[in-house]
Amino acid sequence: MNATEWKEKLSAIRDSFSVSITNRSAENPEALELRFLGRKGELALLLRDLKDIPLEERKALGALGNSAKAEMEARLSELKAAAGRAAGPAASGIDLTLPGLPCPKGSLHPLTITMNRLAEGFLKLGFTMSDGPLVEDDYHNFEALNFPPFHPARDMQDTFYVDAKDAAGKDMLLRTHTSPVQIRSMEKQEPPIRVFHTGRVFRSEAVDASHSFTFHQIEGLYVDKGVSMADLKWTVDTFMKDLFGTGVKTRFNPSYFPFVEPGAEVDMSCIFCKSGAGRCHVCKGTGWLEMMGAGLVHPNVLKACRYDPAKWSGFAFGAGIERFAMLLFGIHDMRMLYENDLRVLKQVQ
Ligand code: FA5
Repeated sequence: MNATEWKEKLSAIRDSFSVSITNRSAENPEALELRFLGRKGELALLLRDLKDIPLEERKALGALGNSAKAEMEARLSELKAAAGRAAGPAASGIDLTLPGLPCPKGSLHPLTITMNRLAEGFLKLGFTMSDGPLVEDDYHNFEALNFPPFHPARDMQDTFYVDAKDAAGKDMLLRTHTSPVQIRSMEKQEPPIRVFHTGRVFRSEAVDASHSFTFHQIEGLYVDKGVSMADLKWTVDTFMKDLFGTGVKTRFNPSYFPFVEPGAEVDMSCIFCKSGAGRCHVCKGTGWLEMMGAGLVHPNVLKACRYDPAKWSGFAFGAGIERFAMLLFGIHDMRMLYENDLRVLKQVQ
């Protein structure tokens, strides 16, 4: 093929492309692309023929061929864009009517839900939230709470020790209850004080349906002038009624905690059998559920925090959050709260 024939052939291909793309005959843009620009397309084959043409003419013809190719590519891409616009997303294989991929919704853990509910109750009663560390020193966990060293009351709360010393050279420990937050709050603030705290605590205990080595407690503290057991009883009773309904009753039994005097265990009437008659497996037929420890803040505790016991008095209470969660959600085994079994967690929203 000589140069003139090559040019004529190029012109014929351009015309043919132009007619095809204008009429859009039966061909879609992809087919046109393949026919003219594909590896074995009409233009590609013509460009390959350039090798037979003398060098001095080949350069100019090559430029002509490349500009024809660029022009065809531009028109094809316009055509593809127009076809896509006309046919909508379906043309690109996207079906917008299909349901989306499922995105499972998470929810708060039952213990978090319970802590939030308890917190709401105390915020309503005018308490503010307080905080304290999980790794405590002996002073805040025991001594300032009137547990002298070697006192047998320490046996009630065996714990885990950390490989670090506190300021007095004693081993740091994982706090056994939330009561150290009483001390930390009083150290930070002058009376009157009305605070609560929820958080994790630890004890060296065997695990069973109602005990764990790590669990959660809520602590409340109110110190002011003339605070009495009557204030404690009203506060606890109001809080319980707010959480479990106005039908519940509370009662106080004498009990011992080194940091309160007098001390009490607070029971709530059983929300399941409501009477104690029959064989309720929750209250074991007694009609009462043990809910928390409480009492008036011991003068030694006030003194440790530089509050004058002659001027100030207060009450404190502490309860296990797992117990509340189990009652609120009808969970019979505490271990279910830690196993993260979705069959359990999905029932609690
Ligand atoms: C205390 O921890 C006191 N600090 C409570 C207190 C605060 C009394 C303020 C007076 C004034 P006790 O050891 O009884 O008390 O624990 C309180 C609650 O924590 C228990 O009623 C129980 O619900 C929960 N609890 C105790 N041990 C465990 C355990 N191993 N696993 C799960 N819950 C527990």
